[in-house]
Amino acid sequence: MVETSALRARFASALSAMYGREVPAYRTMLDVAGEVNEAVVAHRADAHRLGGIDRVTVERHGAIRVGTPTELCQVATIFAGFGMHPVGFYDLRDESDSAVPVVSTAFRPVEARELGRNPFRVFTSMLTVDDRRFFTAELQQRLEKFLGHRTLFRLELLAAAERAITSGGLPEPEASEFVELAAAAFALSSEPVDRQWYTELERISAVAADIGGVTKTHINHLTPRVLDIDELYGRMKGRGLEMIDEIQGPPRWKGPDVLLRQTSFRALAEPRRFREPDGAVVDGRLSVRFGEVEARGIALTPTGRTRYDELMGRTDAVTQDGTSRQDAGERVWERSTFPTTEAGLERQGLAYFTYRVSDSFRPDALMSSSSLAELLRDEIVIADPIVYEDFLPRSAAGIFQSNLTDSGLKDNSTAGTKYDIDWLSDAIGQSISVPEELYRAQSEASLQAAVDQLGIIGDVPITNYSL
Ligand code: OOG
Ligand code: NI
Repeated sequence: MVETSALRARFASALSAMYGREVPAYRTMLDVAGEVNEAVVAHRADAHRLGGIDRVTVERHGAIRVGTPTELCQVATIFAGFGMHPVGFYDLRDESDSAVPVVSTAFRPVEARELGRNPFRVFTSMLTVDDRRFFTAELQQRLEKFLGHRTLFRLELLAAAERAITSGGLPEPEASEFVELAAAAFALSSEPVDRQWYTELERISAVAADIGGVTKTHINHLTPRVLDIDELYGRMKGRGLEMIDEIQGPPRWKGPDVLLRQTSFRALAEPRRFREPDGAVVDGRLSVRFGEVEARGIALTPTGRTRYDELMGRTDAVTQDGTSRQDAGERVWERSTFPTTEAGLERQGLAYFTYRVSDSFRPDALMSSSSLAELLRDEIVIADPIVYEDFLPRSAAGIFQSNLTDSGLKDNSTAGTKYDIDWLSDAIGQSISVPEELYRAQSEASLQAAVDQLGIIGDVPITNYSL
């Protein structure tokens, strides 16, 4: 039996091999990420603090885009076969000035143990065809008809996924077939693109055309994780790749890495076939797929996130005079009261940690009850940061937007359709987890285990533990 986690690792690796064949610049990115990670591990004592090098080396996230709730539901089944479940709701329609008519979630492992085995995640967006800011009722109808006629996922693939879900894995040769079919479902199709239809949608939104203008879906990018994204950014430019202007997310600064920092290289022109209005099939090019890289930091609590959002707002204000995001961000962060140490984040309840009893602790005396702060101070309990495993709506919209050559059309005089996490959960047929609830549960469970191990009777008066 090939277990779910092994299926997931194989799936990530199959997609990586496929994407490397399709987009050679991705291979350059992997090479550079590998060099940077190696250098960081060799020179920085705390390199493993947010994940061991074995995990980081294979760590990827992918992005895909689908057109309908039915397609989303099918993709959820496929990912569930790999132990990937929906986490987080992202509404990108209002995060960007460009036309990005999608709502999204991310499919990923939810348990710490599973994340440790292979953390593969896929940011998955669904076209909002009924949003009048982008699509007229007439165009919505044609879009729905087009999408209703296409088949993204073969029945064998969906059936294999169902079996993998039921059995917690698959025996060979089904396991290999499942991985192969799943990866193939996200390959760039050689099916000709209807030029007129694609162009009509492209005028409204390049994202809409990429989703609703073609008969298949494809992986849009596959993102490796790097331990020093500033170093990678410089090296990629050195290799002649056209990077977007900035690194999204928090700046490089003297304090701990938090949340997520991402950057990308620009979409590359790829050969695609087109069917012209007269029926002729010709070779052409489309630039929709790009490369992205990311560095992950500590997960923030809602209070920490509010502080983060404030700092981002202040950074925006500073960039008004033309100061670069990095310079503005660094200045704002370093002058702020945002804690510059993990311990500070922990004490103020701004980030999530797991707790464990120190290896050197010897239970020779009866533990008297004390606060978590005292247990940490006396190094009886150790706090380890929880890595942020999710995405940032603003960065996601920025990644979409930075790779559009045209901002498209968005009619802000009409109201958008309402979508929320409950709507998307219903569409998927599984409840979507809230990232902060997962981190909080993990943190609390570890604290409880530490308290049990210490044999403390009664509650630890946890004075500072605000989640
Ligand atoms: C998804 C963009 C979002 C990220 O890393 O924030 C994303 C897309 O382009 O389909 O992948
Ligand atoms: Ni991405």
